[in-house]
Amino acid sequence: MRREKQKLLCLALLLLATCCATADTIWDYEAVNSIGFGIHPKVNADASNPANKVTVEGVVIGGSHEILNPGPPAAMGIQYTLFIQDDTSDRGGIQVWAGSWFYGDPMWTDLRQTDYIDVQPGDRVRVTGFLADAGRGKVVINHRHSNNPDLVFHVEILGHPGMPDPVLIKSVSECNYFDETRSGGGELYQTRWVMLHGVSVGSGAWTNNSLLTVSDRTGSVGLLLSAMGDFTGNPKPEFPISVVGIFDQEDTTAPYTEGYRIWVKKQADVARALDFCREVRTCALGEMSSLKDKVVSRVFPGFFYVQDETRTGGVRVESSRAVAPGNRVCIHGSVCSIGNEKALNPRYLIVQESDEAPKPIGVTSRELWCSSGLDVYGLLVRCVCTVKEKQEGGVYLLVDDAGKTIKAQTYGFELPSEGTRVAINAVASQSEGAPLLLIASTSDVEVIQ
Ligand SMILES: [Ca+2]
Repeated sequence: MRREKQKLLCLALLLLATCCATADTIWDYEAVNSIGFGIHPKVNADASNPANKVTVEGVVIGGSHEILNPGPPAAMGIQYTLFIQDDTSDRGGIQVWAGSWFYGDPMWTDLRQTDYIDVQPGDRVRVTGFLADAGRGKVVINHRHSNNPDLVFHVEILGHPGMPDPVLIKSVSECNYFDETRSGGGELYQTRWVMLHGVSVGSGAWTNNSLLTVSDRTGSVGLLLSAMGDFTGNPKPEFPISVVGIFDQEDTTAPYTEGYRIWVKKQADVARALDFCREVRTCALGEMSSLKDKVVSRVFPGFFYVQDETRTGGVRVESSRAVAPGNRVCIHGSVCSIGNEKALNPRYLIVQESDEAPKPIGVTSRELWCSSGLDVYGLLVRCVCTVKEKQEGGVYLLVDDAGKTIKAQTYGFELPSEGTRVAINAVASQSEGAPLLLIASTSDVEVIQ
């Protein structure tokens, strides 16, 4: 009996040891010293020893054709690179890189089929190879600038979870400095998918492969427009922008503590940064626009509304993402129209911490019909009405407090019977010149006795 117990104990300890012997992560491999040089033991380790290879996994935020031209054929300037974000934690990312001119055309053409394979953004990959820090501010996986087949790194696609949401960098001053501990600054964000909102573009040409700066009142940081992008021919933004891209560093002289930049892949990743929800109405259809820190008011099938914290205005967002009233969101997307209403179709959506659900603004017929000069469209309102008539498709006619007929739209539930007086929480919209109340659920309908 005692022997059995000992056996079980040994087995348990063995299992525990197996579980806890976690491999180093991308974040571990990216550790730096005080001059920003990689300090992990595998960095620049002897490449004649295969045991010095590492294996990393993550989601690709910069695909094989988005940043550099990978060919084939091989030639000067033909390079293969991926940016991979650790998708098991909120930190860490690594670039992989190979230059075709070290190999020549036949070998490069082969390698592009076997190891340096085509990869789409949003693919999940596993990469096995040697770590290097060539003194540019980053630890990468590369082939040590050699044509030795033993030094080729291998890329394998594991799946396609899709692109992650970017992380919002709240101001430039959070990302444009070096901190060896990586608790803040550029090293924290390096090779992560990020958004900066409300920054102005500095001097320089708005063309592919152009390095500019963006700044807000807290500082400036680099902005690199991808050589494989579609920037050339578009006007340089003369207004504050939201930008989504890969946080990167390139500093070729010691100490490697500068040269932070956001590497932007596509023109659509640059949007007009708006302050207020209502400004969406003044944007052209199709224009990329962005709102930061807006509050979800109500959620409907296939869309939701957000409003300014100050309840100045609100706007419809076309998305089926799981959000709840009170969530704070950042939206970077194109302006579209739903009927006569302008809405945002998100390209990027960041769902942040949740506050209490916003309180509705009490309104009367005057505000609903806009006769008081106050514009409540897009906002969560509360009003008292009488149910008049049920129509098709969840639409109801109601009589407002001034005796005027307005409409309400419900989503899979019934309003109380005709003649019932109700207080309704709803998002104020319009239909054919008349107020339309969008009611999200029965809990927003209170019968008044
Ligand atoms: Ca760095």
